[in-house]
Amino acid sequence: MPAIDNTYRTHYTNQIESGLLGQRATIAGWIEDLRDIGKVVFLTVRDVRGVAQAVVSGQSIEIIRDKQRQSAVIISGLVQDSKSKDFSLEIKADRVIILNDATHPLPIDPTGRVESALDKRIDSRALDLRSPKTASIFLLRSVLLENIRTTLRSNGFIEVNTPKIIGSASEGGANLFEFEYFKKPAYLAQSPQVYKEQLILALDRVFEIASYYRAEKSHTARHLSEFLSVDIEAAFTSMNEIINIAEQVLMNILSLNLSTSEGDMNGSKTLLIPKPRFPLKRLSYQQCVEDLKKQGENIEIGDDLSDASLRVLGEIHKGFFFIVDWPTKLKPFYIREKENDPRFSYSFDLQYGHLELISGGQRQHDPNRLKERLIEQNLNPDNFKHHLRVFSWGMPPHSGWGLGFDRLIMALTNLDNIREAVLYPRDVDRLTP
Ligand code: AMO
Repeated sequence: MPAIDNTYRTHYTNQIESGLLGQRATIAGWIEDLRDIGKVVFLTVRDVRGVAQAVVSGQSIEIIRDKQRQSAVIISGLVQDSKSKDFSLEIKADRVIILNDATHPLPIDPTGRVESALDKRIDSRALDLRSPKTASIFLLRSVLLENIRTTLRSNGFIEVNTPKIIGSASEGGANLFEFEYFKKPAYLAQSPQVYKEQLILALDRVFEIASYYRAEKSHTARHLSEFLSVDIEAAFTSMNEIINIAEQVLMNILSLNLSTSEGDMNGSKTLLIPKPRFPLKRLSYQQCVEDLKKQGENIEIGDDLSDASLRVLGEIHKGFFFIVDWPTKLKPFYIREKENDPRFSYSFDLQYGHLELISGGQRQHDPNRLKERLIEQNLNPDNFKHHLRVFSWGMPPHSGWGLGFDRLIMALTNLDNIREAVLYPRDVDRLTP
């Protein structure tokens, strides 16, 4: 292999622009296509930002001629006008270095010309990401996470990191992963719920962006065993105030001009859906039940909204909408019931059609009532003793929510399966790669 100087690349492929005409450029990436017409080889090279053409002639032809597509290359030369219909400029290569061959047959075709099933793509995710369409989902994730952090920071929230190895169930429920921790039983956190509530006692407003774990046995297109959640909790706030913050997070995301940011990577068009009208609809749970009854659904006040019911509601109320004031018994122990009608609670979900994106509400801050609620939900208050004691140190009223980030990406990019939106998804059947 020829010696490589310090510079692997001087430009990304999308930087090969008319200003560089007649100048030298070095690009680095993977061979996408190779057309050998005898004395000249036309080569397209893809990197994370796009694709560029190179023309190889003379001695370098022998280096490139029999190389396989997707091999890693460095191409240097002068930038010149191109006669090709796809490129206005090209690099007249005088230096070609093959850094590493791609061994064929490859498990999938990252150009997408030969389509592969999602499972096969995930099996070869690192290669799948060479497809601009796939890569753009993950660039979008990065851009949105940064934007969410900015929105929350500008609203006075402090980013925190709470443990993912915990000694007792944080929310109750059965879908916990248990494992042995120095001869004691331990669990993977299903949410930061108890920690975020405790932290507002001093930090006032906190948020956390982290992965959580649920032993989801169902095979749905929207559940994973490991998912990324954006959680917030704020002291001295009511449910409506934190709903407003959720709207602000969404509004800022939907206002992003991705076509001028890296979000428009590789020429793929803006992935976001049309901007909804704000404020979003806030439908009461009871109104939803009425709507469903009118559609002939067999449902009564107090029943949970099944996936089928949510699909019907999603047809009536397209796009984003909130469902507020759920029956107390359908919500976790930490949700506060209404003073004037304790059958209902200060709770809400944000829906995108049938897909639940956010769940949250105002919390029960009275320690005695909180203990009663644990018992009502068949949870053992002893398992929550470290949590309950915090409530006797001057716990203020507080509210918060958890946003399923992978589901948000699904909604914004019109994906049918959450696994498309996650690099290395974990579910009942998948623990690798
Ligand atoms: P909840 O359990 O509703 O609420 O979770 C919050 C949001 O996280 C997403 N989500 C999931 N995404 C993918 N796979 C899963 N298995 C999965 N489970 C949940 C959903 C959901 O709306 N502690 C509360 C939040 C709060 O009240 O602050 C909680 O965890 O988008």
